[in-house]
Amino acid sequence: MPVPHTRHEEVLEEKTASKSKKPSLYRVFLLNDDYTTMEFVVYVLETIFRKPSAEATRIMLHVHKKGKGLAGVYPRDIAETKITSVEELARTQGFPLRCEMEKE
Ligand code: TYC
Repeated sequence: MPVPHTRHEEVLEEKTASKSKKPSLYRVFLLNDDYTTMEFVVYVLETIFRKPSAEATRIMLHVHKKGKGLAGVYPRDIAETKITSVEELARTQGFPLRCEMEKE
């Protein structure tokens, strides 16, 4: 039997309202360099940024030609974590790959 409008529902509505305040988003860019391999950049885009293979290759080539390219858009904490993951992984492989983030 449906209960019309309980206090319980009001509390849920209030929670939904406060949770629906969207966090600021940040663009994460990959930067070009002369030493990181194309294969590694595609691997980073596929694994850390969850891009399908063809899109990963397209973004990598864009970065290679233009100097930087958008890898993804995320809330600040996630953007920071992605950058740390990319740069730590790159260092373990001896690559100087860098990222940048900017508020949307
Ligand atoms: N320029 C690199 C090369 O010629 C490839 C590369 C692409 C490096 C994108 C970094 O973010 C990058 N091997």
